[in-house]
Amino acid sequence: MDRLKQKFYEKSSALKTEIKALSKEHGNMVMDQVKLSQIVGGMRGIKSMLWETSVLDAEVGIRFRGYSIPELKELLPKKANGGKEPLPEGLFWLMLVDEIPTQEDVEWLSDEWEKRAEIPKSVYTTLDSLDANIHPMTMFIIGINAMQVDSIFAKKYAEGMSKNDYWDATYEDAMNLIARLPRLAAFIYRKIYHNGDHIAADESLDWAGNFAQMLGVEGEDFKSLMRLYLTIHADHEGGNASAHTAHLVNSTLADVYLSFGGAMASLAGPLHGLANQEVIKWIVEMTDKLGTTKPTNDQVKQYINDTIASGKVIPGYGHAVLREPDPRFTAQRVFAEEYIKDNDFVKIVWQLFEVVPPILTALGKVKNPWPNVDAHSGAILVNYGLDQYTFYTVLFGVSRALGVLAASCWSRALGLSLERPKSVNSKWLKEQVNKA
Ligand code: HAX
Repeated sequence: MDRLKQKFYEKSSALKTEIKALSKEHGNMVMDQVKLSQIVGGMRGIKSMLWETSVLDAEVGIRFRGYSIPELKELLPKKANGGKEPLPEGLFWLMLVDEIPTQEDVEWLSDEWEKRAEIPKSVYTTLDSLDANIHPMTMFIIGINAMQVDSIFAKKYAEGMSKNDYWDATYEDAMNLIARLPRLAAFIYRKIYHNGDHIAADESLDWAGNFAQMLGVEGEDFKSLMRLYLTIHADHEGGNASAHTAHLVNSTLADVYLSFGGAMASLAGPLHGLANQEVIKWIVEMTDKLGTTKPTNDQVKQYINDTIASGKVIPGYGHAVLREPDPRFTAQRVFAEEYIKDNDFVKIVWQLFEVVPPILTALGKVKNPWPNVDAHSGAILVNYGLDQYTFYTVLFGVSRALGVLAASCWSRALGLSLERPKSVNSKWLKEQVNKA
């Protein structure tokens, strides 16, 4: 058994025993109550899912195994020759086994993923046969699902695997899928935007550095950006739409190729991960309309008001849980301040941070007027020449795999049940109100 799997096995077996005992002794304890507004309002905030890898606090933001993003920037191992940003390998290790890994651990994991990264030829053939106008996220989902042919879980299940071994097969599938995603995403990028002029992997690089290399964006700074980007987008507890979709699908014992494909379908919606492409599209439309990349505050205010008046949301602002600026926005801002503070689009992102919140607050209904993770990423990517914004959600998806697949390992190791909440109809709601 490999070193990470061994650790995961020990930790998850111990927690499985504890949770069984908790459930047996305190199974009837009431943990939450549900309001009518939550039933009709997208189940906001209802506590109903176990998710070990991270917890989202409305004010503090995301904490991965208890650590904030600034803490992880200090604590997680970096590229050995002077890297400044944390390696996503380290975050996956932390999420999976609740320990900060050593330098040697993350280097082992980089090598392990490199060994597992090969994609079946049939996947490339499938992608090559698709309509030229297909959205990169749709292609990404098809590619993930096409790799399901290699699922160890599905194969072993068909052979009669014991439920005690679900965690093992899920771990193997999760490791293989994570290892392959940068190659799949880079293939899609080069196919759509660079006439299929593909770039070979560099096996000496780490997972994110190699991804940057295969995308074809040169320079150490972009590799650093990818390490940061793929770390901060990795997980946002279990209730967000992509994570929750993965959790639901995987709870049926569909393997992680199918459940992660489902998660990516959720991420592809504009209220969720597609917001990163919507933000930069909206900014570019503004600069085109105004004929300048240095708009005044009054011009920006007018553009925001026009957007709202036309019945649209301001992309990159608001959040279902957060009530403060998103620390993932701040982490990108810190990066931009260090590397590219004179870029006009970056300056517009900072200008929006001043101008948007008072306007949203004045509407009187927006619960969080602050920027979320998607408000910043596009402006930085454009600076490095990655301006094909329809690809942005694929980048987000590569990162999100780390959290949701670590969580899938936990779900199968803990033996969590098939997810099956109760729905009600409006007649029942009205009856409850009348009775009260
Ligand atoms: N611009 C304009 N109006 C907004 C708004 C925004 N950015 N955010 C919320 N509102 C509106 C809602 O549309 C809603 O209006 P109605 O009552 O007329 O329907 C009202 O304010 C209350 O909404 P809320 O309770 O504050 O927000 P929700 O929890 O319902 O929705 C969303 C959260 C993220 C979907 C929402 O803020 C939004 O649409 N934001 C813009 C899209 C976006 O940036 N999405 C990415 C979110 C982060 C993420 O998942 N990244 O992947």
